[in-house]
Amino acid sequence: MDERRMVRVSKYLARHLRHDPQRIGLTLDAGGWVEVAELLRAAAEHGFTITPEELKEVVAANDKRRYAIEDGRIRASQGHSVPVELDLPALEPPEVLYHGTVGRFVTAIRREGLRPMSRHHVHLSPDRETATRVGARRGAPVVLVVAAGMMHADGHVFRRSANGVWLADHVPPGYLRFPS
Ligand code: HQG
Repeated sequence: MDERRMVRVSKYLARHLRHDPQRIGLTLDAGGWVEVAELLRAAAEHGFTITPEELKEVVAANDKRRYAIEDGRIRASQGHSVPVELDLPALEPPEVLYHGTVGRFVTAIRREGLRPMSRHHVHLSPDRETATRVGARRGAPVVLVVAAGMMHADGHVFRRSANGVWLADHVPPGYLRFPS
């Protein structure tokens, strides 16, 4: 499969496994899972045919491991806007994590800290490079340093999604370091 097709299939999966399953008549279970066969059938019925081989390839080759397949079912590993309970265990984070954003959000972030916005959690990256890429999706990236160890010591809960993204409910501004 070429890169363009791969991206199209991956975006189609993100749309329907994270945000809008109803658009193609899918219902996710409480954990966000749906039968692979049902997904492929619903997609084909709505004019976007994905072969089982393509699906496997996208799930396996996806550099960000956005999707997980288990027992014939598939779900997005994170990033949902529909309500799902991922049942990720709380975990002790590394001392620092990073968050990539852009300059136009910085004033609000200084005031309110990091909020989940349209997602269920604030997404934090394990390294500066990843955070830089995340920020660059929107413009010139600005990387914030998150005092995750201190937050954890203060009782904030951290989880890590299947693809290594760290999740928190909120990061108060006092735990953020902004570039000068
Ligand atoms: C910003 C991609 C104003 C926040 C990536 C971000 C990631 C605030 C935007 C994953 C704010 C939300 C997540 C506040 C946060 N005021 N703006 N108080 N608090 N923001 O897309 O972190 O492709 O929901 O800085 O690789 O950019 O989906 O979050 O700019 O892992 O797999 O509000 O999405 O992965 O944007 O990205 P998003 P994100 P996928």
